[in-house]
Amino acid sequence: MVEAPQTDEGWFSLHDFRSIDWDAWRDAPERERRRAIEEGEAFLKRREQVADAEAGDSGLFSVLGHKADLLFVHFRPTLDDLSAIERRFEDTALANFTERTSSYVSVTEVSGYVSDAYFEEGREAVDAGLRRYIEGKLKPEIPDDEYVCFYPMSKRRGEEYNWYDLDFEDRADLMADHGEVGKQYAGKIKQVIASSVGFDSHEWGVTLFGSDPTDIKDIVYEMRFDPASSRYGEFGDFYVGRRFPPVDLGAYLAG
Ligand code: 76R
Repeated sequence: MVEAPQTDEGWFSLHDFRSIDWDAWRDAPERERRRAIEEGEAFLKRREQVADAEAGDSGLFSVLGHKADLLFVHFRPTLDDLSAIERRFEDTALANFTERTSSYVSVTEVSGYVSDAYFEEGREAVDAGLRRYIEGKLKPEIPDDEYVCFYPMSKRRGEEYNWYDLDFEDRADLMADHGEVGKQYAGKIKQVIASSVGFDSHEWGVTLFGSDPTDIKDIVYEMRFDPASSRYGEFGDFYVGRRFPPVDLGAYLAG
């Protein structure tokens, strides 16, 4: 029997894309706009302080281009936590001025490619550094880096190149080479890889954070030449945004 690589799952993640109804916003009375800003800010602050769950993290980003205006990224221990967040947002006066243009649901994942020992012999079998690395992947913090990039991707299941037909060793080699490319961006790019198998349109959601947008472009470009992506990567839409603190929501909406 074919065995899927072992995986460990961590926090669930919701990427919530919203566009602002600018006409409605401009036409709304000052009082209503103030309330929307206050309630939006309070909602976001509570989320960023993770006052709504045992653990997790949230961040707000302004998105460039026509695909959305705002992106809320939430990591929480359970899907129920994320579901509650969606409903809490709809309770705010800000929600009346937004429309959801897209969303993405996934769960952070570490797989057997990272460490065989971790899965075969348990977490005590690996050194503290690797344990910390794995923990960090499963319970990601949103860094203060200014820029975010999000895109969904899958591994190809084509006639010529089918990821899921490869032997584990071949996949592990490809992922190790992929990891080598990634390591060259240590300190510049932080990434969250979350599986969306069974949850959303692609197989993973990729969230990259960096303080220089050129590094984001460079890593995605360089990985295109690496066989793990050039042969096996299939991509959805790309989104790019800038992080901003909840207190700046009023300034953002004032334009
Ligand atoms: O052991 C190792 O060194 C490899 C660790 C590693 C794994 C297993 C790793 C490292 N990744 C892994 C898995 Mn990754 N990653 C992506 C993208 O745009 C593209 O072409 C690809 C999108 C980026 C930018 C990226 C970055 N990675 C995965 C998987 C799951 C595969 C599976 O389970 O079948 C996907 C879909 C994926 C995609 N990866 C790294 C990076 C970076 C920067 C690193 C090295 C730094 C680090 O480990 O934190």
